[in-house]
Formats: sequence, structure tokens, C-alpha cells
Amino acid sequence: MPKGHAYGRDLLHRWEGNPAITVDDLPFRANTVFNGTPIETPDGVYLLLRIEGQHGYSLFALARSRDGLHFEVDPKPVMVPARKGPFAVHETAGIEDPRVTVLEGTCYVVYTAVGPCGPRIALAKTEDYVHYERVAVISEPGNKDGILFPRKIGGRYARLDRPIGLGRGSIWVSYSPDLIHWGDAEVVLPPRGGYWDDYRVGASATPIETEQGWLEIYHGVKMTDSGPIYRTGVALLDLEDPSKVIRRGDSPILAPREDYERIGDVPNVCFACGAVIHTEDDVRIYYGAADTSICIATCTMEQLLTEALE
Ligand code: BMA
Repeated sequence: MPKGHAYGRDLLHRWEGNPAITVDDLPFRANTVFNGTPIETPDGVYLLLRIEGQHGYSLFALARSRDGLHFEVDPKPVMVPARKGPFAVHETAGIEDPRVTVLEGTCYVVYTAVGPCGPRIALAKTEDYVHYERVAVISEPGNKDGILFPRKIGGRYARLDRPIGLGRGSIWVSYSPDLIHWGDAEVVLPPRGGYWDDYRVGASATPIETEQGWLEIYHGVKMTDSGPIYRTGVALLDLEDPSKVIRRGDSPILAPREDYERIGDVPNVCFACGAVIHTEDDVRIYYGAADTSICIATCTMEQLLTEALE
């Protein structure tokens, strides 16, 4: 067994081809590419990528892959901050961290709209992954990491998000009759004092429905004297009341270790934005590394539902 290969500190196994996408793979000039969300299409896996331009604000581009590992990026960005119309005032400082959910046959993107009062969650939809129709801004400022559940719960649409309170951030669930008006918010996962996720937590991937509950891959932040460390962990939520946490893993499943996770615009970041169940034995998690590249790590469904939750 190669040292650190299977029994190293991470449950996830990094793809040998990491980083999968860097700024050198873009057919246009940019500062960085990171935090891409996977979309499963009949033609393969696409990634909606967050690109930070050299101007400093972020926008989205599309990468396409037949095998879910090797990607080619479209020649031009597919969604840029609105500069006119009703959304422009909410996106003055860019659009960030998209998360895709297919819900009732429609491909929705929840993203962070960064405006003069801070980050807000916004909703868009697409039919062809290239053109995006904005639907609504769906939170007050001070909120990020919005992700729709892939089906209604108790007759209403449901989402996870991450409002900031007292400088710290917890994962919350809220509900909506129409995807636009949201309420009945309840806390799901708060930071855990003394743990790897003791400062902030946020939803990372669209919740995966399993017989045991909603499997949520999330990110947790520990604040250190040298700055934050972003790691990835797992929790299992009740299928009919996601505010009830069935189990929460004690340890992260992925933590910054490789140079491409340690060194970059923001060091020590493994920031997942989605997962694809390629097979039960090959669950692929797509994550941004050091706010500088897109990487892929894998494990089995069984590992996620057992070892990850120990
Ligand atoms: C979070 C988000 C992510 C980013 C991470 C690390 O707050 O803004 O987009 O990857 O910080 O910088």
C-alpha cells in the first residue's frame, strides 16, 4: 500500500489528474477558476465554473466533459454580472459559487449575488446550460451557500443556506411555495466548538436522497492564527424534516494537504460545490482548491454513509 494512499487522513481519494481545471485551461484571460458545480447532462458532466476575472469580480463559464474528469471550457463566459435591469443593483461586485439542482425537470442555479450591501442568494434557470434566465433574489444580504433540495418536502420547495449571525455562520433550512418567497427558517448545522468546523459551516452539494436520509456534503471552517482552513464534511438529515440531524461526521472527509490546496489566492481551501454519483463505487466530488483551481476527489457511497459519518 503506497504511504498515505488509502489510509491517509482523508477519506476521499484525490484524482491523479488534479488539478482538473486551472486558469491555463481557459480560452480567455482570467485571474482564477474555482468552485464549479456539476450538471449531469445526456452528453456527459458539465461544470458551471466560477471564474474570477482579472478585474477582481466573478462570473460563470461552462466546461464540458464526456467522462466527468477531462474538461474543455467553452470559448466565452455563459453568465456575467447584470449591468442593467432589475438585477444589476444586486450584482455590482459579481456573481459567485453557483450550485445546480434539477427540480421538477428544470435546471436551477442558486448563486451568490454580491452587491453593495453584501452577498445575497439569487436564483436563475437554464434550458441549455449556456443561457441563464434570472428568476429572483431570494435572501437578505449576509447570506451565501444557497442550495435547493431536488424535490419538495412536505408540499413545499426547500433550500439550505448560510446566514451569518454574530460573525459565525450556520446551515439553515427554509421553505417556499413558489421558489421566490421563503420562510419558516430553522437551523440545521451550527459550527461545533473545538472541532474542525468550529467557525463557519455552509452547504456544499445538492442534498443526495438516500434511504437513510438526505446526505449533505458541507464545508466547515476553522479559524487559526494563520487564517481560515476550509475542509469538507458530511451530515445526514431527516428526509421529511431536514432540520433534524440524524448523524454528523466527527471528522472531515477532505482537508487541504496537496500544494494546489495549500497554495493559491486563498490558501488552505477545499471548497466543494457538488457531487456526481458516477457509480455507487465512484462518487465524484468537485471542489475548488485554494480559490485557484478545480479538483476532483472520489469515494464510494457506502463510505459516505458509514465511515464519513463516524
Ligand atoms: C467562502 C466563499 C468561497 C470561497 C471561500 C474561501 O466564503 O466565498 O467562494 O472559496 O470563502 O475563500
